[in-house]
Amino acid sequence: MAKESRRYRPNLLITGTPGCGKTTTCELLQRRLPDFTYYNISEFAEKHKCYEGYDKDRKSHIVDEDKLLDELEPLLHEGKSIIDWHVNDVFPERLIDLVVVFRCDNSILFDRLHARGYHEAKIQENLDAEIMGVVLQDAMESYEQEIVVELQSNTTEDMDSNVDRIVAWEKNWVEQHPEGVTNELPEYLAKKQGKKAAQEESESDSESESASESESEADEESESEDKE
Ligand code: DAT
Repeated sequence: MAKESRRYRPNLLITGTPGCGKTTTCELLQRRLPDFTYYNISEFAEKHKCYEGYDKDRKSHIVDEDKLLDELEPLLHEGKSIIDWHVNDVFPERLIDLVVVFRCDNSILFDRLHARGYHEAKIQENLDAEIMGVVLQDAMESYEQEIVVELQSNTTEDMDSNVDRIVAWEKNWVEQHPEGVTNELPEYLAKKQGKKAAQEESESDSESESASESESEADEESESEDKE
């Protein structure tokens, strides 16, 4: 029987609306966790050509998430990863141990995105996403709530204390998992994913039922129109 693959150090997913401080914080974090590998997913996708097109409006490539995961997943089996991306719901739950969502006040975020040279629509899109907490919501829906941590990143003091907290969390994780954790699908996640898939299926069934109901209503209407 093949030996089960395990990791003995955690994988950290650092996420948040663009401009919230992911990359800057990750650089500081990596100095404190020097044996960790830092994956900036935008750069990783470019290096490994994980693109499936180009969005002219956003002036950015569209990442092929399947290809991205094919490339990244074996690397995550080692643990010791810092993953930096504003999208968080694509990484398999069984491979992620902590999800940090950085938040930022809107006036500060505006200044940062403006300084980056983003055009007005792109700034507004990101500000709206930050106000609505889109990244946090995605994280909460995609991972167990206990591993999702929301941290403010407005000031350099915030950044320093965020790095301290993540380093302390990592140390704690190692102490609490002397046997490591599996890279394979644990039973509780298999059950959870099974339930979620069944729920999605029944939702899409009822959507298509109501769509066909309204179709038949429309048919009836057009029939009665025909009669008139
Ligand atoms: P992201 O990787 O989330 O897009 P970033 O790390 O590139 O964001 O940060 C954008 C800019 O904002 C950059 O000039 C550094 C600055 N910044 C980020 N977080 C900060 C914080 N907590 N305090 C002060 N400046 C910060």
